[in-house]
Amino acid sequence: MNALARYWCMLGPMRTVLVRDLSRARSALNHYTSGHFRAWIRGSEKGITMSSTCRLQQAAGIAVFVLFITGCSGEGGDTDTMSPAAPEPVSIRVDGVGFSTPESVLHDEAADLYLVSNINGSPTDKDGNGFISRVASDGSLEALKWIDGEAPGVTLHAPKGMAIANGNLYVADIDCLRSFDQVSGEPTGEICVDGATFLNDVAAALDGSILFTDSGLDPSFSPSGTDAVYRLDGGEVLTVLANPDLGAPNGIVDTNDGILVVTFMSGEVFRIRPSVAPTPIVGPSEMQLDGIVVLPNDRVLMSSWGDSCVHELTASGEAQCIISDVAAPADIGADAGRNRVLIPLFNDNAVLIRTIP
Ligand SMILES: [Ca+2]
Ligand SMILES: [Ca+2]
Repeated sequence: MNALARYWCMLGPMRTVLVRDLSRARSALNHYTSGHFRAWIRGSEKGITMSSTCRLQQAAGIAVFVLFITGCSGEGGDTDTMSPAAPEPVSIRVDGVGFSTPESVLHDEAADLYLVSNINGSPTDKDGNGFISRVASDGSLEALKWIDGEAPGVTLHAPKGMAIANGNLYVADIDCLRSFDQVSGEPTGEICVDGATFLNDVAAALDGSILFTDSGLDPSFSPSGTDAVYRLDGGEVLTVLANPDLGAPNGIVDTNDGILVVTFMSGEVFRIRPSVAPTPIVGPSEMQLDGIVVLPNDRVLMSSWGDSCVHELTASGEAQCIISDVAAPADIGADAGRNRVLIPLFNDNAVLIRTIP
């Protein structure tokens, strides 16, 4: 490092100011030199004589000065280049609007609205009063009962996980998967699973089919033994996995590398690939996992009742709490375009909209 460079480093915080001023000086010099050379050329055209040595000395001097300033500002970085401002982080709590045991939030990207499923009562009661709300991205309520289990012709008891596919909103409802028109909310069908006790999450699979889980819990939250992962394909329900030892499968999501499932009772994460036994990724643990989402950048988030956190599942299989102090965070959703996680606060009748750290 030469003496000039050492001196430059020692300037420390003053460099930013100096570089900015040097950049202005360079602009002014560029302006000056172009004008100077134009005048010089004009002078030559007019027959004004100047020795060639003098002209070379002038040109060399200007070149050295320009190079010095260019090098200086180069070392200091593009301090004049402003990076675009990052969006302001948001933390919006939608509270006191009439939610009743919200279990799941889903971003309807086409409508750009957040859908909230409300159990309204016990998770296993066929009481006919469940409903789906619509919330705008600023947290304002568009409709509390956009789909209402008490409306004529609508059946909805204890809605939990949701997914949108093929123009339909699919909703898990105790032992049936119900579908509604994505735009109008009108019922479009239902398919029930014999013996199912606690259908929980629903996910749109990459192949166009619908995946859903049965947590295998009875009204007292004791194991019923019906733990399973199902696939609805072409109007037919196929069993992907069924085993009473699955630990209450809850959140489910499809990825390019298999299906990811999180479990509530055993606090596990496992992957399902075709024709392969489920691969454990996390747990067993005390995390009591509920929802799982995969973002377009492949980040995986999951919600834990056990430690009241939204976790990021790292590529190495570690669960890292990235949002803490969220009690009973149920089936989270994501608004990927706004880099937000949507957290239903099951016990607080509220929804939290948070920028993902
Ligand atoms: Ca209900
Ligand atoms: Ca759930």
